[in-house]
Amino acid sequence: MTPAPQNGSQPQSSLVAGVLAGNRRSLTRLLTLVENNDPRARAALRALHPQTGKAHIVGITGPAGSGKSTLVHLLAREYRRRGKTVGIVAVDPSSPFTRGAILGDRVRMQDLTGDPGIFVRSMATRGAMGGLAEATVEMVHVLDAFGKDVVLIETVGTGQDEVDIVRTAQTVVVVSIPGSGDDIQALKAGILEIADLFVVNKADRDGADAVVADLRAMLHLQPPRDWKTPILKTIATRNEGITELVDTIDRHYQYLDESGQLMRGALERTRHQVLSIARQTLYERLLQAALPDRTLETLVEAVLQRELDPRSAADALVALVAKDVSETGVPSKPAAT
Ligand SMILES: Nc1nc2c(ncn2[C@@H]2O[C@H](COP(=O)(O)OP(=O)(O)O)[C@@H](O)[C@H]2O)c(=O)[nH]1
Ligand SMILES: [Mg+2]
Repeated sequence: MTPAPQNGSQPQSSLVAGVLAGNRRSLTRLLTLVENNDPRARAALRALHPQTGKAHIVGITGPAGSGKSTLVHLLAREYRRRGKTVGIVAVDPSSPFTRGAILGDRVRMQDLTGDPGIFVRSMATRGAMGGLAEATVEMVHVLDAFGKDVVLIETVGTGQDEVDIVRTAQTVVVVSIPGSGDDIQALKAGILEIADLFVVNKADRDGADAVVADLRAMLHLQPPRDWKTPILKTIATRNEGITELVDTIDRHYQYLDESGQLMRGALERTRHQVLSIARQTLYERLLQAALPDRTLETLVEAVLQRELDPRSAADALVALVAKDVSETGVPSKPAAT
C-alpha cells in the first residue's frame, strides 16, 4: 500500500467539514484515503460515524456480464427522478480479463457524473493484504455521512470478499440471466441465502422464465420467511422493469423498518464489521511482524526442512502479534506458559 502524497492533504477536521458540507472534492479525497487504508482516514471516519445510518444501502450482485452496471446506472437515474440522491460504489475485480468491462463501466457511468445528486466511485480489489471488504464498507459509510439517500454497491458475487461486502447491504439484489443455471451454481452459496430479491435480467433473451422457475424452486427449499423474496424480470438495455425494481427495493426497506429487522440487521452488521476490522488488523500486524528480518521465510524454511511443524510455525507468528498488541496497550491474555 502506498501512502497518499503529503502535499494536497488537509487536516482531517477540514476534510470532515468538507464532506459534511457536501464538498465533492473532500469526499473524493477522503474515499481515496479510506481505499488506501491510510491512517489519516481514521480520525475522519471517527468524526463522521455519528452522521451515518441514514442511507438505504443496496447491494447488487451477480455474475460478470449479467448487467449489474447497466442496472445500477438505471436505478440511480430512477432514484434521481424520485428526488433521491445516490452514491455508487462499484467493486471491480482486479483480474486482467475484466479490464475491458471496467472501461465499459466507466464510460457508461460517465453520463451520471454530470449530476451532483449522484456520486460514483469504483474501486479495484486489494493486494495480498486484503481488507477490500472492510475498506468498501467504510467507503459506503462515508457516502452515507455525506448525505446520500441511497448507496448502491455493485459486486461480482463469486468471492468471499464479495459475500462480505454484500452482507453489509440492507437490501441484497441478486442478478441472474437466462441460460445462467451454471452461473447461479457458481455464485457463492451464501449469496443466494442473503438475497432479498432476485432479478432475471436480459429477459429479452430466451429462457428467462426457466430461470424464474429455477429460482422459485430453489426458494421453496428455503425455510419460510415473512418476506417473500420477489423475482423480477428486467431488460436493462431497454429500461424495462426498472420502476418495478425500485418500487420493490423500497418495499423491502419499508418491510425491514416495520418488522424491526432494520435494527436487528444493523446490530448483526455492526458486529460483523467490528470483528472483520479486528481480524484484518490482526492479519496486517501479523504480516508486519513477520516480514521484516525474514521471520516468515525463516519459519517456512524450518517447516520445509522438517525442523518445525506448520502449526508450531503459525504459533510462533501469532506470538509475535500478541506481543505487538500488548505493547500497544490493548489488553491481551498473557502468553501460555
Ligand atoms: N440483451 C441484453 N443485454 C443486456 C441487458 N442488460 C445489459 N446487457 C448487456 O450486457 C453486457 C454486460 O453488462 P454490464 O452492465 O457491464 O454487466 P456487469 O458485468 O454485470 O456489470 C453489456 O453489453 C450490456 O449492454 C439486457 O437486458 N439485455
Ligand atoms: Mg459491472
